[in-house]
Amino acid sequence: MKLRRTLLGLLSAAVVFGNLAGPATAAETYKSEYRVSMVLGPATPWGQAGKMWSDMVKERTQGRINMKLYPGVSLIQGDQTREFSALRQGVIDMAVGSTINWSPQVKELNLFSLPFLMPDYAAVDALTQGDVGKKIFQTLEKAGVVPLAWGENGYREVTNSKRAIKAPEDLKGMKIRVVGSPIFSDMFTAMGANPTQMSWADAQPALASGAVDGQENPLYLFNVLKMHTVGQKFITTWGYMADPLVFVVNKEIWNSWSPADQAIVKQAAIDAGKQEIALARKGLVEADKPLLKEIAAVGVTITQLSPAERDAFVKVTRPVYDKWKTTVGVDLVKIAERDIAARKQ
Ligand code: X2X
Repeated sequence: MKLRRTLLGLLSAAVVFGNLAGPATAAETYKSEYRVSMVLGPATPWGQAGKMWSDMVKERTQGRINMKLYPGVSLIQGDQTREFSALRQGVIDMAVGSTINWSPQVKELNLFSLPFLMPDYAAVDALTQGDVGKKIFQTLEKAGVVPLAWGENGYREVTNSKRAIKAPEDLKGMKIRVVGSPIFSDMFTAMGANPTQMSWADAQPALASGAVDGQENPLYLFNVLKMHTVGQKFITTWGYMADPLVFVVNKEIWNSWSPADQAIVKQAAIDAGKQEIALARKGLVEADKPLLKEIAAVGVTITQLSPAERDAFVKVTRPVYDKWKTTVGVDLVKIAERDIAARKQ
């Protein structure tokens, strides 16, 4: 009887103080909600990256870590190039962010934006899954955040309302919306276009009103937003760059979690990243590229460049590559070029 009472007492203590097997300090130090920043929402692979990560973490931590998604970079009023600073400062707890948007603060991230560096998905993987990926993660750690896994936004193809682009001359004078990262302005200027930097929040009305002639983004986004309905009738699949995504946590938040929970959050990011990369490539890696067929079927002209046509774009943007190589770091670019040359196709 006495023993039974003691056991009951222990049990009720466990109920009061939470699961004794779990992190004892959880109740005191964990926030009720963690704010996760992303540019795009649930209709896109990027948005799904956040959702899958959050769902897995919630389930695997039995609700100890509760992530709330903020698409549209709404925690920083849509100003996506401020996301990295906000993460570091703790305005944002966690993020799935694009290397492009963080590159103004972390210059090494411009590596992925070097024009025509990565000719195919195997090249992207050779970088993110190899030495370059490790080095970039070390750089991000030094910059004050905890990077956990890679995802993908994807190859950025140029679209416009004026004409088919087959040669750099076709871009002459065209007003193209570019992201707020200076290397993009340099590239479009080198190709003879008239680039205007704006956030994604501002880009959508600018496209709809015809204030800009074109833009560049992965093709899934063309579909999600039905860009042909706002006059975007021409696409050129030049594959000049692809932006990886990074799953990341603010350092103080990370340090406030038990090692077991840190491991769960990291593994969930890796799992979500893998699934999200497959989503981002869907329709583009199958032999007949169904995504291109789907877009062509709504009356959009899709121009696929011949190797010689592509070379003309490579040539005209080469000075930009050379200029930015120094900013990124000559050694890092060399490793990237080496690993791409050695990639398994
Ligand atoms: O702003 C863009 O073009 C977007 C949504 O692709 C990024 O955030 C890099």
